[in-house]
Amino acid sequence: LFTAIEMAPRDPILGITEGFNADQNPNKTNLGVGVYYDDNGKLPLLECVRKAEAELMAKLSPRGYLPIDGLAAYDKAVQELVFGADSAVVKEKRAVTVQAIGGTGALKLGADFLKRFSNDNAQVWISDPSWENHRALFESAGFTVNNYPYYDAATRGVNFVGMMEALNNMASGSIVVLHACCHNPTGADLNHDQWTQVIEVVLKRGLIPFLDMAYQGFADGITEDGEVVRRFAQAGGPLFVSNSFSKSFSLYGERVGALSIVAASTEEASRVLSQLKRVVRTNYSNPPIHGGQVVATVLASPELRKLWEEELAGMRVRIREMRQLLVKKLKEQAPAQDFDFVTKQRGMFSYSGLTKPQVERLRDEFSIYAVDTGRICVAALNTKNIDAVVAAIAKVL
Ligand code: PLP
Ligand code: TYF
Repeated sequence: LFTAIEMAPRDPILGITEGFNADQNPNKTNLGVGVYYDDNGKLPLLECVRKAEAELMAKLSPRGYLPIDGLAAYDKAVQELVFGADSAVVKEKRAVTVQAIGGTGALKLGADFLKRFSNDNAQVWISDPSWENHRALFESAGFTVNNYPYYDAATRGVNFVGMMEALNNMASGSIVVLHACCHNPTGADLNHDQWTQVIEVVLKRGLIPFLDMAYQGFADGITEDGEVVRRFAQAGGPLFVSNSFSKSFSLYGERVGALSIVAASTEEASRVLSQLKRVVRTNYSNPPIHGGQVVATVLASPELRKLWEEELAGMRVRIREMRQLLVKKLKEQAPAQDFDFVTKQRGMFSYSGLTKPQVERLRDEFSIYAVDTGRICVAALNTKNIDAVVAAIAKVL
């Protein structure tokens, strides 16, 4: 059985962390994986999480199975966060939300559901480039996955003309994966007017939008970053939304996310939910309790929710400061090159423009780890490591 099995390729991003962990240099820096670290280079445990966990510990409860679709209080809180408590799709019970094993699990549930119920020949479209797991997840669900033009290296922005042309030529029923905010890996987002045009063409051509929101709160704020989801929901038509609390609650290892689907009526929504539960059941039966309880506790308590918003704002502001500091210091040390674009990118990442050979030199000569494509995680920079990173970048440029 196993003799003919070939080695699978390493995950291009998680594989970097394996290399980083094996590096003996005490001054090593990991700018590869998308994880937020504080100014001391530590993974934060948010105060709102600590308090919610203290509350949960004080009234320790037995651990029965959760319902297939997860903790009801969690699903409700997530739905209100994602669509707005007073949105028509929530009030009319046209949106269904199931707890998922992180954002990745949400994407896989959506992919399996779509494979079962979309047109036999429907294909999936992801941005060029995208989070590489998008391709792998939809392919493993049985889809053919294509790229639509997205990043324009010349302008370091979005090739919007190319993207619209692709959307205008997709077959009706095609599934389009869109990053709701903080595009991974480029940091280049669509603006309000561009989203208006995307929503229009998605409706006009009968495409199925799948919004992936893994970084809500990391661009402009929780409400601001969720606007795209609410605009799609208002526009009508089927809608898939995967969201993750890995980054926004710093709860990576608890695997908390959700999949929401918007249908045309309450009755349609209940049929959708029944089939979605079947997808959950045949994958892992029902989700784990703890992470969902923590998030539900925070979102349901006005005091903890306020604290969460403040802590999330703290992460957002610190990343922005690191962008500015990076640009300022690069201006001093590498004046020949313009890095102003870094402050315009949003979220955790910067497509820095570093080439693969430059990334390799950063790793081999300075123990600074980035993704081969030049993506760096700005959220891993801090006031202690930035000088060494800038000096190394200036040397490899
Ligand atoms: N989608 C995007 C765009 C991401 O960057 C990530 C990052 O991890 C995910 C989904 C997956 O989220 P999770 O880590 O919660 O599975
Ligand atoms: O893009 C990132 O770095 C994060 C973390 O297979 C991640 O989204 C990376 C790769 C992967 C799972 C999570």
